[in-house]
Amino acid sequence: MKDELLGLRTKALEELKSVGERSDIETLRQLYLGRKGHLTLLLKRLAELPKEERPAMGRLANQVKEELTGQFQSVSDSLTTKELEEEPFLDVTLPGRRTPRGHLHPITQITQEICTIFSTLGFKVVEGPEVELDYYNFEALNMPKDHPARDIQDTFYISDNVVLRTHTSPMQIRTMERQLPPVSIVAPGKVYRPDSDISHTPMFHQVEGLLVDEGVSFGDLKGTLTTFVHQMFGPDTDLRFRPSFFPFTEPSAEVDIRCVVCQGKGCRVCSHSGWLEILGSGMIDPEVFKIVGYDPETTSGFAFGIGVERIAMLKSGLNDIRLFFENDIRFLRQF
Ligand code: 2U9
Repeated sequence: MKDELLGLRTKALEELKSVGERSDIETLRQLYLGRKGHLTLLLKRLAELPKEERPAMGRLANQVKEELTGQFQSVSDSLTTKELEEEPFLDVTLPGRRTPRGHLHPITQITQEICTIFSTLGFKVVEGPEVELDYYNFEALNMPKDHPARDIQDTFYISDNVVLRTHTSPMQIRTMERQLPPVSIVAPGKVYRPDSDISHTPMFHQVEGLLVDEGVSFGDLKGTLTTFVHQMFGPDTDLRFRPSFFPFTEPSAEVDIRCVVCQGKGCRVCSHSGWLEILGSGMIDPEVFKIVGYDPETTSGFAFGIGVERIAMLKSGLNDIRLFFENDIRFLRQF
């Protein structure tokens, strides 16, 4: 048995030398030291020896078992070291990659800037649905179904009575329906019109405003919008109120600022007029007051509408509105 034991030891150590893979070590370990391995089976046969031979043979068998176990472990360890050395070098002390930090979309930035200016003047910000009833988008704004003014605003119809809002004015109607004067609100948000060219996209953004109380005058409109223009474009900005027409305001006026490109000398941007239109406004038509149940004899007010993309383009010198919605990161990064 002694020879058998020593022969087994020599063979196992010999075979262990030529091992290259971790899986080979495991197979070899099972072959010699596993439950049905050579050495295990040999140990079981110790009981067959004469009693006086058993202690010496038992000691030898344990020595061989310990030696083989140790050798298997050491070959396995050196394989681990080799594997680690072959792995690509990972320096865990290096700082991590920075996560790029985004920012608000330029249109959101300008929308917030406009709302902040009016908030400091006491206007409350209200928001509402983009899918609107025809009633709130048109009828309540003095534009019944056959009214010619509806042609001015091409419309996406969802059904006969439901539209994608063409302006945020429905929020002014909804607010007046809910509360009595005084009312001073601004309504920012997306609006939709089926237009598409260098200065129109089928979806764009507006901030509309409304102030209603007793004794509100055209002078209040002029003062409020002059303050807005000076805060938005700088205190020295020249502006003018030019007569206009809207079905929901009477009288109506558009506001122009002196061309920011040519300072009024005349250029392509201002169509050689020296002026740039930036918003529309007017005194609320008494018909609108009647529709929401306000008394037009005692109540007056003004409203205005601002196209956010137009303001953003003028402030940044862009000539193509579509750039705002292409989401080209190189473009957006500039804001
Ligand atoms: C109510 C009464 C009156 C809102 C107004 C304008 C004039 C206007 C345009 C600006 C650029 C639309 O985005 S744009 O193309 N808007 O010119 N908007 S007065 O008047 C209202 C609104 C609600 C109840």
